[in-house]
Amino acid sequence: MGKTLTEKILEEHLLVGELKKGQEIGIRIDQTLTQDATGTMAYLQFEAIGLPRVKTDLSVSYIDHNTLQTGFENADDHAFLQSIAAKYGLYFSRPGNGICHQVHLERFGQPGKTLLGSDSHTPTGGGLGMLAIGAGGLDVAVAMAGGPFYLTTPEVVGIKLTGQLKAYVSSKDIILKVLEILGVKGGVGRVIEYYGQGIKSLTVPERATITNMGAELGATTSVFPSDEVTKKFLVAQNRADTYKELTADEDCVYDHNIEINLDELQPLAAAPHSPDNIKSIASLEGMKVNQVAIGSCTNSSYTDLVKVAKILKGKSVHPTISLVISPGSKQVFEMLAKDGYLADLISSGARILESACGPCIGMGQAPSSNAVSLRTFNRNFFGRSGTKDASIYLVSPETAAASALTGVITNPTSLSQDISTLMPEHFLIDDNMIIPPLPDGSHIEIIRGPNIKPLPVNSPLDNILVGEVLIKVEDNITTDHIMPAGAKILPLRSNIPEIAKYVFTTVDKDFSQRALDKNGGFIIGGHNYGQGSSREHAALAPMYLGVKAVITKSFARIHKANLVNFGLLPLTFKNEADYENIDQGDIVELSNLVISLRNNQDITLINKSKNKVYELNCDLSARAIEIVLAGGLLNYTKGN
Ligand code: MIC
Ligand code: SF4
Repeated sequence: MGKTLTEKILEEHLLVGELKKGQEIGIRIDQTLTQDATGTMAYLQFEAIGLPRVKTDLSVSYIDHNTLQTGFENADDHAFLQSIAAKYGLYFSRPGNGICHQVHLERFGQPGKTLLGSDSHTPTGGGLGMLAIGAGGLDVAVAMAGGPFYLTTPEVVGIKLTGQLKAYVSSKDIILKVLEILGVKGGVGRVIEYYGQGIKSLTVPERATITNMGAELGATTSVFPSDEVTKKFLVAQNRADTYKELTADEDCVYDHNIEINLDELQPLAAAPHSPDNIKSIASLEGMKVNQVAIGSCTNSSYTDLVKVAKILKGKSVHPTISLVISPGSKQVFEMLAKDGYLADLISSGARILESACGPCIGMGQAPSSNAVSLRTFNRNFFGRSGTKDASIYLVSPETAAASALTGVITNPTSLSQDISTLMPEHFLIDDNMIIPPLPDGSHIEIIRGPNIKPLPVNSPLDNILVGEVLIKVEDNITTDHIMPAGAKILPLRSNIPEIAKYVFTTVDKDFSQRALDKNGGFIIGGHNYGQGSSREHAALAPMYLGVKAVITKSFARIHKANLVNFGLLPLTFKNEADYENIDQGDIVELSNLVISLRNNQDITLINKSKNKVYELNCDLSARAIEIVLAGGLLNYTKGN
């Protein structure tokens, strides 16, 4: 039987275990990336590991999230990260050079390689045929130290694309369709592999839009083959030497099969407040819009923005709309300027932002009260935009631009101008904002501003845990709920005591103080708890507040790994109905944990307030159990 592309890359990188679905394996990581919002922690952890230099083929530290610099904090983080890169042998992508995933695709990604990034949208690299996975900062720190990255051998979903996209229908609509089919937890434990005649007409940036937003499926990653299209892109980026053909065997068998006919696809949107709440643009047409935001790592490539410019050319943004555009990288920005498209955007009334994440992570451009905001981004979680009562719709650049002109949701297929845009034969190459590693960085002093606080560490897990249920939340709680971001909170990422004050503030503003007053306790959650970002602060800050265990119906992959890495016990209800019988304020107890966890025995939660007992599962590998018992990965590593 032939092999899938995923199997081929995994096999080539396998260090520990066997490729058997559901079993834990450890793989070699060729490349890593970090961004500033998760990077400070990742590098504090790398420092704690104590190596003089990174051991990967290539590691890049990007600055793209915290670029508002409303106080000293962001700039201090940047200085810290730059000195770390110089000392430990990393490339440093300076603020202004662009969004990590866009820049990595352009300048560093390589077919067949593994990439681990401390950002959930690292799978963007799958557009180039890489196995690119998002993880917590600590896992990335371990990978930089040359350690294996552990994951569960995934199932592989094969998505066959047939036909060809019609004008004004975009690759964003393909991934929105996949989200409609699979939902936000449909990808958990799976890699999504694309194949079929339909992929031939999709450029690398279009493929990357799809793999990028595969993060919203909860998938381990998504991947396209590396073919003539990939070659063309790499040649245009002056990186032909990194090309390697890579496809699945024709007779491979996928665990699940999906087929999408691109001829039939129509423009779609993800309606509030979930990326899988899919509606057709046709059904939303005419809805009044207040803000349009174009950019983010999903849709800010050169061709995306040229199409937008062609739609806006010679016209004016509707008087009731604020249109903001963030080009994905300096390369994109500069090319738009050189080719005249930037003038078309500016002339239409678009507000041009710097090449960074910006409004996608709530760093400015919060919409007005009750606003409808159309965004080409990947997440529309409740409150993420900075305005709780705003309604965020995720759409393609074509839909966004068409609607910016009319002031209402507009189906771009009603437009008549020709926006067909070819990928450039040659991109503009100027890496002057990427500082390469020094041959020897041992003399470099690390710059630590006052916002960079030491890393908190956990103590080993107690055999008996008793405490209060501090909060009970529903299904699909995101890490944006647990540890919100935005202009006020994001600058505190290097300061756990400070940022911990904001845990769960979007759902319960008293959570943090309550947790401290009660000396910690338990969190109860529904399905897919911790979906969304890779931010390990969603585990670290609750740990700092004394949370010992999180009990849910199911977990999202990265968050569960982060809980383990910081010594918090992730447990699930054996009988989901028990979720109904436990409430905030109940006093609960877990006992005999060490033996039960090590021997894979049932774990019983005693609800002392209700006089009930519930059976729980701990679905962790023997290695992960030892990590939790040690109080987290750093303690575990020191003890081994
Ligand atoms: C996001 O899109 O939510 C982020 C901000 O990029 C996060 C990382 C972070 O919280 O720093 C992610 O996707 O992992
Ligand atoms: Fe940045 Fe948004 Fe992409 Fe996250 S999803 S990396 S915040 S652009």
